[in-house]
Amino acid sequence: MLASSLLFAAALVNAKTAQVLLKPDTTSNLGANVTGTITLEQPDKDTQIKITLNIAGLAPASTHGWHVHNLAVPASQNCTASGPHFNPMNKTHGAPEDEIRHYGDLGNFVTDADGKATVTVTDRLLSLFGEAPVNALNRGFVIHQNKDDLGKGNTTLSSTTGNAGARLACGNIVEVTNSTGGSTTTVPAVTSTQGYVATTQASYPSAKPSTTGYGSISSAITASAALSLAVTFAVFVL
Ligand SMILES: [Cu+2]
Ligand SMILES: [Zn+2]
Repeated sequence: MLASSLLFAAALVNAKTAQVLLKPDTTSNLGANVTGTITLEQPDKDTQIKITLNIAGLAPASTHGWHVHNLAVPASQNCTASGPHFNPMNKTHGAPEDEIRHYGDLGNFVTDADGKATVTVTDRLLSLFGEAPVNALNRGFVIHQNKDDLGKGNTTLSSTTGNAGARLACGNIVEVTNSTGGSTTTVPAVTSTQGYVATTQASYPSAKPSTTGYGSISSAITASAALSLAVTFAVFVL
């Protein structure tokens, strides 16, 4: 019982949570009514990240591309300054489920009749763990005006941006932690960019990290699921 409790506590301390406060782009003003948050949660480096979007102020029943972009959004809230899609492996643009895609490619979401959306996805490439350039923390999250063609359109922009159009709103992926170093279960609102200084692509290490770690993710998840089951079972029995 003690051992399983300790295991459970260790898992909580390692978990990371980040939040994005979405604000309208100040240069286009096309998304002036957009409000929203994105919460990113990851228990450990071997478990897929969970991303929850809550957004309002968009057109009713409309489809929007959403991506993690390479750079942080500056305090001026110029979403264009967040640069191209987060793409540490130098691939072409794609759908979230594609083998070849940017790390930041999350495809599309659709709003309801009130112009709101609540979406939860998991992703196999985005991570709150690891060294730059693969870590998604402190990069910009962008909501686009149009549908992302997932790299399958007939325009020149298709292979780089999905031709998703203007940037309506954006915000930075900011880690949220509590005083003991673990993530809080109730995530407080992110009120600003919290002092993050935008870095440029050139400041990242030039060496590209290996992708081999991702090949074993399904077995890692199976192992962690088995561990959770074992812990649950142990608690139940004891
Ligand atoms: Cu984008
Ligand atoms: Zn992309």
